[in-house]
Amino acid sequence: MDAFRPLGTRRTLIRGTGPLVETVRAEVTSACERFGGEVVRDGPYDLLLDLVAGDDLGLGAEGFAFARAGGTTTVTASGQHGVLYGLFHVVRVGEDAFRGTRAREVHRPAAALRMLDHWDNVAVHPVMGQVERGYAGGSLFWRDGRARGDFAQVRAYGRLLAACGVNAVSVNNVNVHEAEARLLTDRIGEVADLAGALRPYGIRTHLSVTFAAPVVLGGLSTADPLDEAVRGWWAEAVHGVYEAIPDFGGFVVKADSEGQPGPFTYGRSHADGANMLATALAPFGGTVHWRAFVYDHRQDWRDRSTDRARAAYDHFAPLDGEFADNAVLQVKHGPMDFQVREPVSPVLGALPRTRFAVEVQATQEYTGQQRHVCWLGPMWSEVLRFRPDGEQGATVGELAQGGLVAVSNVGDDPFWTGHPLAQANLYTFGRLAWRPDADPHHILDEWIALTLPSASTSERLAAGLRAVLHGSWRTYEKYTAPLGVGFMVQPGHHYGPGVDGYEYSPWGTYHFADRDGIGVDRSAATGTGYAAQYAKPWAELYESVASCPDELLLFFHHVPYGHVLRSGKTVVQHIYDTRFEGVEEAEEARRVWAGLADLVEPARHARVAERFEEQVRCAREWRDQVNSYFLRKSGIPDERGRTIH
Ligand code: GCW
Repeated sequence: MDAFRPLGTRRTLIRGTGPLVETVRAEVTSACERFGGEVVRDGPYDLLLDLVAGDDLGLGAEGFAFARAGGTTTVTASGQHGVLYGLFHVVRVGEDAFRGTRAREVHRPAAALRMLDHWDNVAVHPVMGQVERGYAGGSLFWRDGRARGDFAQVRAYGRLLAACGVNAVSVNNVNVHEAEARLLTDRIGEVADLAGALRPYGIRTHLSVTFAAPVVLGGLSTADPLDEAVRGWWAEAVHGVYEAIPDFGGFVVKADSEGQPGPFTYGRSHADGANMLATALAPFGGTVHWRAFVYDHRQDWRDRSTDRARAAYDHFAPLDGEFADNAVLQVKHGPMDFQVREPVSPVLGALPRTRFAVEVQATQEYTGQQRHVCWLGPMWSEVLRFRPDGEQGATVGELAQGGLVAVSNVGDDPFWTGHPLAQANLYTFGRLAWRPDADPHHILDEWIALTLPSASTSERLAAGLRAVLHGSWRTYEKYTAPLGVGFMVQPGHHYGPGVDGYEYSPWGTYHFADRDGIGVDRSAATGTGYAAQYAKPWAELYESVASCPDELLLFFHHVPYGHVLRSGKTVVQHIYDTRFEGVEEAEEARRVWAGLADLVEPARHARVAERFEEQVRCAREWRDQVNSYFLRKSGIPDERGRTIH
């Protein structure tokens, strides 16, 4: 079975011209070659893919209309992207696309930019390797210090992304090392080759650049954003980029963050820095994505007044209204760093006059590193549905006019994502970027049907996959760091338990557990004041121990182990119970997967089965270390007398 079968057995008429229409034609032709249908020039047809002049239907550049009447299914678009996305929509709907009648539906992406950021290094980094936080093999783009020759694979990746609705890719790590810095200038040809392979699927290419480029590449003595020579250098560099890649998307910049250079060195603001690049990009229609991940990573753990969670808001809220139109503030979804549970970042919604993008992490750095099943759809959906101004206000998804960005979880692994089930995260991201209010469970069902088409005929397979994936994020949360406190991972690689791994480190990620209690007091009354960065309804909710949601309690408050949660359990008993439950759920998921062996292609089944062994082993390790730690700290026994070491 193949998801393209319903399309490939039909007669299709394709109207319109242009490179993306040619891609669509090639797709339909190849599906017909496999399944016996035909691409026709006129005469009777089952499917019409129609690129029309003008935009009477208000479809925009990427939208399309989908309808069925008189035995014909029609996709109408006013831009080539719309035809491409319409084609994939037909594939998604499958046989149903050719049944009965259907009133016209208009599909338009909510966010104009739906981007994957690759943290891929050109040269293997001594500590971070080829792909920083990559768990899917090597890089699709780079190998042996150069762009890989295998553009067919890059093209196939573009196809995969287009099928998910993604339209932009940044091809190198935001930590820009020496070799990578040169992609901007003398090595731009390699980026152009990648852009050429991605372009047929409507993907624009972006590049991460170093703020120090005028110094490290241009030989200038400064990178001061207000210096005329520096501005001139960037203008020229950008000119060169557009000569090589006329549809280049723009830059991604990590500045003044974890050792990357930035405008602070010159006493300038982040608006100064971003706007300088925006000015250079503006004549060509490019955008600068400026990351808000700016904080002090050399903090003194003894100093309780500094709170890393506050940093992005403190740095950027005062700059609202100062950013150029083609500058987008790229904000991590939580205030810390992609933990399994964090509140929504207070930056989202705090800068009404600034375009922002939300950055999520598809690569599972802190969520099991693609050895554990952890489907993140429900977490991302919660973020996108969050209303920063309270119930009457708009959602984050509606406000994120700068787009949605995910750190990529893809590499050159035969299953793309290392763990085959991690593909569900990639797909869910693309679909949520298209429609942030979509039900993630519905998206998961789509993914199941498309990826394992036999799932549409085998209810046992579909039910099994749902059972394994649906609750996997909460299962992971249950056996790792409790109640929103975060981290507790092994330092450096961030895999597996290390309860005090970051407790006495400079990174600003503490849980403050002692013999009496645990958690970070971020209240305005007695703590760091972080809770007051939210608009009133949220600030009030988080400020009080009584109203703070259980799952975020230790993020916002330091409480005794005997504190009774809203659930009725004490904190310490909750910790014990959820660790045991988490392991049981992981074991159950492993069992369900084992029972699907006759329904899944052997190689895929074996890969997932092997990862489940590791997940269960690691979950037990988490359970035992976390439970032993809190039993020893608190001296409070488990009510149910289970073995804790
Ligand atoms: O989560 C941290 C990661 C770093 C990463 C950084 C960032 C690319 O541990 O590896 O650097 O976030 O987002 O910039």
